Amino acid sequence: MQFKSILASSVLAVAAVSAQTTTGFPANYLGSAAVINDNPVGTTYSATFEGNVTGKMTFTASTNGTGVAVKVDLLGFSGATGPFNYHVHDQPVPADGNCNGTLAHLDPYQRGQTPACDKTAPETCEVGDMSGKHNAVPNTNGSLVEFHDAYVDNFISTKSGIAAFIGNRSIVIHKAGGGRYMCVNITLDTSASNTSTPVFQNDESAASSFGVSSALALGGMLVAAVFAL
Ligand SMILES: [Cu+2]
Repeated sequence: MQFKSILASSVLAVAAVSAQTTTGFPANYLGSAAVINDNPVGTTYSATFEGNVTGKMTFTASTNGTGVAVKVDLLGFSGATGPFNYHVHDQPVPADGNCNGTLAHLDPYQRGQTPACDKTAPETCEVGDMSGKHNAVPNTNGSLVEFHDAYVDNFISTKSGIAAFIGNRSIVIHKAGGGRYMCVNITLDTSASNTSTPVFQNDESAASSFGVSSALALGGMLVAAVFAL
């Protein structure tokens, strides 16, 4: 008798939790995003910014294949009003550069933008809602912003052929209010130095960072030369 009542209350508790996670979402919401645990180790995708914003975002599979390490190094945003949200959008940037051509956020579970993403439950956010799950670029009233961030996201993927794959899609940065500020493609990064921090002109560490990467590049060329012999 007592056992039955405990069982019944457990079932009710489970039902309450599952109802709570879907309340307020669209009727066709498919539920929490899957953690991707077979990202191809050693693969990096990147998005390079050259315009109102310069810099790079890199997306590298974690060493155990679970999750993708994201590194964000951006400089710019002068004269624009933030905070600046950014997302993985479904389509690449079209040839004419019109950011509207990237269509909507990457959202394979059809959860939509309402309710807003809850950082404490990132599995319930749109897969492509990077600033919602992590951090937006802050507003600094139109002055130059240098923004650096690094995090692991378990729901995007560098594995080609699955819905969570970010390759051959795009990153769109939005101004306050949602207008599309900049968009760039996410492509396979084959450069050997894709783990180094991009160097900005106003960065005091520029000289030493450049020195190290130059030395590494020179070392690489020497090694290549030896192998060529
Ligand atoms: Cu967006």
